Amino acid sequence: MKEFNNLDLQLNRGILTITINRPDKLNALNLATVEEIRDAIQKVYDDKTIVGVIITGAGEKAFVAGADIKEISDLNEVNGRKFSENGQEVFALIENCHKPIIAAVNGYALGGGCELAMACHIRVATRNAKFGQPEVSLGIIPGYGGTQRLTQLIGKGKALELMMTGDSISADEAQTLGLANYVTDNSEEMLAKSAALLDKITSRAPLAVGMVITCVNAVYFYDENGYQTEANSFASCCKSDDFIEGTTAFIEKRPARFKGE
Ligand code: CO8
Repeated sequence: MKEFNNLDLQLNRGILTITINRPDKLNALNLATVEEIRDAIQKVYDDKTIVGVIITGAGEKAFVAGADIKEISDLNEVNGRKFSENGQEVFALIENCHKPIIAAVNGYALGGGCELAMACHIRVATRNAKFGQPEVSLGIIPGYGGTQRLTQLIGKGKALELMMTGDSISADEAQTLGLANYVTDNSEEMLAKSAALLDKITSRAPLAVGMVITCVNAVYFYDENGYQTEANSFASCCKSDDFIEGTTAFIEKRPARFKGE
């Protein structure tokens, strides 16, 4: 199997577990990691021996705490749009995969981490998990499909509230809202529940399961424009002073002072 620097891949009885492995940065997604996710998911499409996938994060604290803020802090309007479109493409590869993909959310799923979890077909969380889209605190918006998928999963009112406040919610609340399918007491139970779900799904007819995914995703195809609007809006945020202030404040570990320009 190909060597990955930021992912750990384990194949067991046809189930590929992809662990995002940057625990000292709470598994934040830098571009290299996003590209490795692309390669790993492409392998899922190509390799007949893989029947299902679990995506999780290394360590006890985080699934993924978002895009790597240090890396994105010097994005401008042009490469900001490219960054957003590139991530949207990788996450669409996950969403449209004909094999079941479960996000095993073992801690913070914030920003791009929540977006990654939402691109998966099912989410199984530990009770200490936290879901949220805190981008407005950094002067940006969700840029990896979050404005679209959060609205699809939990409805407009709650999605607007979460994305406008930047608040994060507990795993129990995420389950009540339909964002988490299951909440478990610890990582072991989370992985066992994810594996049990995959065992059941992969015992069904694979072509039919793949078509369920295609047809359910087709409900939202009319909305493809939303992703372009998101990428354009993300790019506009990248040229604002507030984006520089928001990301600098995070790096300097201080509250941000926004001016609305
Ligand atoms: N990016 C980079 N580094 C991070 C990130 C991140 N998203 N999150 C945590 N880290 C780093 C910290 O800087 C720290 O590193 P160091 O030890 O070198 O200082 C280390 O991980 C541990 O983090 P903390 O010390 O902050 O841990 P705490 O337990 O005190 O806090 C939190 C945990 C609450 C999760 C806190 O780390 C936090 O608020 N993180 C940022 C969360 C966030 O804002 N995420 C959204 C990022 S933006 C985004 O995802 C946009 C997606 C769309 C992008 C589209 C194109 C680019």
